[in-house]
Amino acid sequence: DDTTSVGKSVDYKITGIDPGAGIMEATEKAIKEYDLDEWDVTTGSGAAMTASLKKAYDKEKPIIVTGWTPHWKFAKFDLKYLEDPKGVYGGEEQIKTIARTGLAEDLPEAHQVLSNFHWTEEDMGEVMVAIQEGEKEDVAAQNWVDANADKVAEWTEGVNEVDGDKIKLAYVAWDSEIASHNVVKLVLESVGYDVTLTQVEAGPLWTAVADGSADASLAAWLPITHKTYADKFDGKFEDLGANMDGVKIGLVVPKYMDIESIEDLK
Ligand code: PBE
Repeated sequence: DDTTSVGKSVDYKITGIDPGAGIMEATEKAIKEYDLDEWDVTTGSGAAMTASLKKAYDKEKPIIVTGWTPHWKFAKFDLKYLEDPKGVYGGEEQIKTIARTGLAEDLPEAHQVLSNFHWTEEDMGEVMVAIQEGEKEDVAAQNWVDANADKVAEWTEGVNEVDGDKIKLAYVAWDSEIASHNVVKLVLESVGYDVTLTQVEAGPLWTAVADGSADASLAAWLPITHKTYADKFDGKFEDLGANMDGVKIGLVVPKYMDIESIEDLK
């Protein structure tokens, strides 16, 4: 039947990303809860996933990827989320900013800027799309900052200048987080910080914030995606609040595919 052919057509593979990503854990759970015994999720990276998606899309071939919003792929391709009647991927969530304990005392101005930072899917989309179209990450971020001086002024309002204090932000090479960390780096530099961006995997990111080897990260997707990490390090980091609302994760396919629900994969 039709559904057998969907599985066969993609070799019973869901194209995943880096193994530490919360969406990988959620996808393993989805495979169990929807009884998709024949299916596997492949590991790779965000960049490899979008490369596979583009390759399939250009030939109108079937593909199922681990996807999330905000992401530039929805601007470039006609895609849809598969329905998730069991709610394995959760609903809408937030991207939160987390900091090591003690940041408020040690770097109060940075703590203030990081607490203030909040932007929209559209804002992030402008930076992500520019990078995807070939702009350098720091240049795309600088262009956005230059064009959005009003927003930057809100995040830095009343914040005193500092004199080259060092701060380290940890992030994972997900397109959404590349955009946010490059922008906030510039905002912190504008008040005088010497900012280092460290690219790590998701597990080491949470460990680094919890043990204080990183000062903060803008990459905490909660309450669902990073629940395992947040529970593991409970009490060992400070939650500085949401930097974006209404984000989500799930399984994503091109609209030309004739399936609507994760249940259709069985
Ligand atoms: N993501 C993007 C991450 C959070 C940000 C959805 C790939 C994850 O699954 O952990």
